Amino acid sequence: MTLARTTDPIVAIATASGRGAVGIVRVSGARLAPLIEALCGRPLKPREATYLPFRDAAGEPVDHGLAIQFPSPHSFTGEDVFELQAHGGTVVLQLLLARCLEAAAEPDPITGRPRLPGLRVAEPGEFSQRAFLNGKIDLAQAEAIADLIDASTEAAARSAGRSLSGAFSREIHALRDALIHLRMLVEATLDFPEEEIDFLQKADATGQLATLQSQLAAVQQRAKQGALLREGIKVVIAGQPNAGKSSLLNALAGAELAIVSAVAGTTRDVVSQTIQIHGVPLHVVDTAGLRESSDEVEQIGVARAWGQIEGADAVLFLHDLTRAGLPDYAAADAEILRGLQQKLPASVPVLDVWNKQDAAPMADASSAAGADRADRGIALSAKTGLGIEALREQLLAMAGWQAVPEGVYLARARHVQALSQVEIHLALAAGHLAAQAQLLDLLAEELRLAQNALNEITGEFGADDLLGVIFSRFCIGK
Ligand SMILES: Nc1nc2c(ncn2[C@@H]2O[C@H](COP(=O)(O)OP(=O)(O)OP(=O)(O)O)[C@@H](O)[C@H]2O)c(=O)[nH]1
Ligand SMILES: [Mg+2]
Repeated sequence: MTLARTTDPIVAIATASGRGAVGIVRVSGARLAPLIEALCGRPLKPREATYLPFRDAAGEPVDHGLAIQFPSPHSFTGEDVFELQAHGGTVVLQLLLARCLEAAAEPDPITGRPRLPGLRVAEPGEFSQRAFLNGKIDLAQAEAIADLIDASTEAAARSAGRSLSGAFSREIHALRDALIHLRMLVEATLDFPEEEIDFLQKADATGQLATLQSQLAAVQQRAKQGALLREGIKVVIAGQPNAGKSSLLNALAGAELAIVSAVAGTTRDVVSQTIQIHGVPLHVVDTAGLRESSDEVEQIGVARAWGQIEGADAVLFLHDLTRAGLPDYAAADAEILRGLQQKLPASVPVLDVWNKQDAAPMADASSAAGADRADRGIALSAKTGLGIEALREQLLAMAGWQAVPEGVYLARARHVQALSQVEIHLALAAGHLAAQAQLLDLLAEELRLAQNALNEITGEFGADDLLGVIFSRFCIGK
């Protein structure tokens, strides 16, 4: 979808498909009066719900319901909006949609011209896109609409609501205003070079920049948490055959998803399940046990396991406590560890998980080796559930989740990336400012780039294709 500023009138069924008590057909455009007249048989008062029959071409009722008109600019899209709240059946709503299109093309009895020329079915997200283009909401808010609709947990819905109401945008604007103030100062200094150092010092440019950086850090932290709520992280369970990986997935999910058996090499395919811990979605992946195998199918399973590991945000390296003391077992684990270190960047945490604690020899727990293991990770039993709760808490910490007292906004990875860009440019700016006189041009440029990155979040500056991508992911009628 392109972001050309089209003003064609658009229509869509705004409610979900399927049966429901009420369904809504929504029209947005300009000069809707002739269409309203055709469907309702009378003009409507602004923002007042009127119960009446919706008429077909012969004047017979298609359905009875509420009609509401929201004149521009006081509507969701900023254009004239006309809404029909009908009975929520698929056929009824399709009939009403078709009737709107038909009535729009019919000649108006007075002018003889089509009642609403060019009325067409809306693209996904087109109503929100118009709201954005008409300045009713900014880009971060438009994204929050889609996120609110898609939210799968209460925490995600709450934080999307917070973003939609503009809490996130307000913080971005506050940062931007502080940045603009500093930029004006620097740009003015560029024009009067002889006074430069004095001027910037008097205005405490360094202090202003430092304040800006600490404000940014606070917003970044909350946005990161929000992105985590929206997107979650991928946790891969890896380890030797029979360590209990599938049992652990089942224990975390609370359901028998993956086949568990005493046969080493049971799991071949990747099995994954999204679980929620305090509202944070974790995509947990069970994989085939890692070992050399002559079985062709098992080899494919092992290759897939490594593929999953490479894409992990965190790895649970599972060990079997009942065999941990055996030399062969320890050697095989060391081999896997080398593989993990090779394939994973240092930023991906690997947690050692010692399974089958219920069946582990008592001596082991108190031995030196046992104490060493306790330092490196967590002991549990996938079978009895002992220690699973502690693992869940540990997983949240690994995901980087921290409850933020003021609440988070449901940010997207795109926002977090933009904020990191701002951080980088501000750090470079601080360097140039510390080096003073000669680098003022560079300082000004970094501040400009920082502002561009901020503006990308709210959409005040951004490539058209980026906007197209964002809106095309919306559902129709939004
Ligand atoms: N005692 C005890 N046995 C367990 C525990 N967890 C798993 N087992 C047993 O260990 C065996 C292997 O379990 P799985 O979950 O299939 O192990 P896996 O790591 O998925 O094995 P592969 O898919 O072959 O790689 C089964 O017999 C399980 O019942 C545990 O906490 N305690
Ligand atoms: Mg398995």
